[in-house]
Amino acid sequence: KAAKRREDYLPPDFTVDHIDLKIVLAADATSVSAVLQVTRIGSHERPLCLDGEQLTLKSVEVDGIAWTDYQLSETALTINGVPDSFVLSTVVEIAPAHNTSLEGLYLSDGAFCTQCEAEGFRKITYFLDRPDVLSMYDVTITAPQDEYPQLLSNGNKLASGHNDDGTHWVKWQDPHRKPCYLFALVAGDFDLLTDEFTTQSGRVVALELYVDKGKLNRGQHALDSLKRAMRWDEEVFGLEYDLDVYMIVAVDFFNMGAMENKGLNVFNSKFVLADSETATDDDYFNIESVIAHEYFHNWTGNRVTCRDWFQLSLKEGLTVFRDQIFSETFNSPLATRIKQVKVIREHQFAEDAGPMSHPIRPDEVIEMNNFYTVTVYDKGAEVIRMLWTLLTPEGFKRGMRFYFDRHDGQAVTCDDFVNAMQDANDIDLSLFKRWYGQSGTPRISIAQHGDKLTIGQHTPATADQASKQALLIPLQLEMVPSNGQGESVQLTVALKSETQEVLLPVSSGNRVLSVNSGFSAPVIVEQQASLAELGSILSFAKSDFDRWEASQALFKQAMLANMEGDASVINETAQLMAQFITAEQRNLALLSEVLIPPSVESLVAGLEQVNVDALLNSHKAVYKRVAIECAPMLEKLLAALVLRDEYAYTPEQIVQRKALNTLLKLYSQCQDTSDMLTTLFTNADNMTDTLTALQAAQLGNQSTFESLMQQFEERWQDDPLVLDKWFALHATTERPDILARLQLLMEHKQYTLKNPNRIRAILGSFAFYNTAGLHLSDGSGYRFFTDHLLAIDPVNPQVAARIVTPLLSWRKFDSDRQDKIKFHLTRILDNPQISSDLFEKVSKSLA
Ligand code: HT7
Ligand code: ZN
Repeated sequence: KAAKRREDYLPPDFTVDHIDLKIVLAADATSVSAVLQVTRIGSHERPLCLDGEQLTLKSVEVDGIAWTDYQLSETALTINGVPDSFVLSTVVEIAPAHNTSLEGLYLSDGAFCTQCEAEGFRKITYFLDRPDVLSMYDVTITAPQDEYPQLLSNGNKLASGHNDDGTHWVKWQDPHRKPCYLFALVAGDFDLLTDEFTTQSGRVVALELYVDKGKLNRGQHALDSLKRAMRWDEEVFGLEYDLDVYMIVAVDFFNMGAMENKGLNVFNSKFVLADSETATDDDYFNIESVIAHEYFHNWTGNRVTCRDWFQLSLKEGLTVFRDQIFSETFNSPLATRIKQVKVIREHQFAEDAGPMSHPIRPDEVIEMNNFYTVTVYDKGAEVIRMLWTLLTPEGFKRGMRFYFDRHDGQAVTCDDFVNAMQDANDIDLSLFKRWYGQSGTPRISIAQHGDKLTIGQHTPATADQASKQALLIPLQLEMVPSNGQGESVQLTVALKSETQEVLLPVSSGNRVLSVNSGFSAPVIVEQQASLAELGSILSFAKSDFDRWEASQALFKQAMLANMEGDASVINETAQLMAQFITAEQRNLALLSEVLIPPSVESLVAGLEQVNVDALLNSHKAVYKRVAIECAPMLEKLLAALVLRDEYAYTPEQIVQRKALNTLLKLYSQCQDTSDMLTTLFTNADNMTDTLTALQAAQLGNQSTFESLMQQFEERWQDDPLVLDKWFALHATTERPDILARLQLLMEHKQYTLKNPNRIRAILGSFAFYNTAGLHLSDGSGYRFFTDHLLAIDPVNPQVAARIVTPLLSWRKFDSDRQDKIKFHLTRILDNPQISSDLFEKVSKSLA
């Protein structure tokens, strides 16, 4: 597949005003008849070139006349000699049962479902498969009644009926124009949970949640989350739902989290199903956030969509930001922001420093599926957050209203979005637009001379771009009183050039600067604060987020210093942590964040050169040393935490369970906690506490871990979604025989290469979160992992290309490991059957 460039965008030669689809479902041979109302755009003589892949063409007609003047290739149907306006009718046959890629029309556990974003509609019928072609849809689905009693598509149900051969049919009509990536079809036999929502203008919307038979009691949280999201979007942005029905279907086989198809969301069941027995507090949080995300797309993505796929962040960055501020409202703002920032530090900074570096609006793409990235999504959301800061929430909301007034029903660009924000607020955002076109993580330097700061910004070259420009960066600072006496002072500086001088608003005497307070911009602050300064921020900053930041910096400094044989930093850090836990013993929310050290993987992401073995040892040593210093306080706090009321998903209980998790893991570093863990595991009335027991044992007590894991498997062996937690725990355990263990897991009766959740739970967790195992010094981890990648690629290239990521940044490891990783990456590239997904990533990494 050749690379496509953003700058080569051309409007389509034709558009499709209306499409009438008739789909007769059968696992091996589904018939798709499409009647397209086509109009030429502009005056040209070019033929109509439609995208299509893995389709068997049966017939072509133009205005009702059989047409033979066309060419057919593996990826296109080109129809010559067509008039300016005409009706094109095609019939194709497809084989959903053989579609393992999980895009287009496929079977998930016996149910038919579709995934069309980004370019999956072309696997259903010949069409202009690009987001700037917006059409009205009529869809008639026919299937055997007993096997597939529910036949769903976008919009409103118009009619239905029965045929004499045991099949039935349903006709759907979507009153909104849409690009084909938002088309969806589901056919199956589900349990249905229903509810209603009355919009602010008084329209009643039917809510329907379709889940696997017998899972109805796990759907309530998703439905409640949907209603919260619908109300919140009305209250905060004035955005109301625009159809009579909102359907969500949970399927087990899905490549990503969920998909926002108009009026018919399809979800990975992991982001729908929850009850206290089977789901953790984190699962509850994630479900609420993904449900909200897909719902918010109805305006940011569906009503106003992307002109081309280079503009993906237009909808994804904006919608992630919207789901983030929604989550911050209904959950602990501190814990929520920390989760977001961890994703940026651990994954996005690494992506930007590696071979796949790209701006949030990429310039060049081989395989679009490779660009559903943490850069486009999460850095994209940080860019929107900076606009929110610069314009203030009121100005931002004014901009949103203006954006919808101007662009409702259109396919637009990221520039159109920023222009709307600009025009609604009478502000010049031309400098800000550089965030969309420039990759890389800016470095901020601070030099202080009395009350004057000289702030510098500099973005190092990235794999995709050699030269960089200064950006508009809203940098928040907190001037923290170093001894806790007096008030903190907060200020925001809008950086616009490579260096900028700032006069502090109050005297800097006896104050410590907390820079990039609240993570106001996705940058790296180069200034190394001293341990004493970090101690002051940890103790006295007004922003709890900054206090957490200080704890992470302390841990990191101790771990790096310990690698260099400097033990003094460890001791001082341990003492600061012990003082902190004593002073803040009632502040469980903060304690439970501060006492989690940065993960080995996040440290690897932040380093240019990594000595894996030394880093792993140092990480353990610091964690243990802090545990020893804090042990008496941990003991006291834990005694109070293990006794709790019956499970409830309430803010108070969530904090308590989180604190129990953090403190117990830490305490297990220096004490034999086997009895405590076994009791907790045995008495737990919820999955959060069960996992706490397992995680603490995993880190500190091998035999307890093995015994509890065995009990867990016996209990949950028939529930793959729950068992994924068990797979992931095994896959992330540091042990010399980890590869043999992984092999056993992949022989488990619940493991299948065809289900992405299983692959992610075992191989994904191993590659991303078992640094010790992947980087075993003899290279066996690389060999094992690569062998499996090569087996997954032909089945599901999207998933293979996602989990290959940790190998791509091979340049940061020692030369022996570099050689070994390169050898295996070359093995992937030498495979003549390699997918375009893997090819793009691996070839860039080796370039
Ligand atoms: N917009 C959706 C993206 C998506 C996707 C992309 C590629 C392959 C499969 C996919 N499933 C869903 C999800 C979202 O961001 O809301
Ligand atoms: Zn999205």
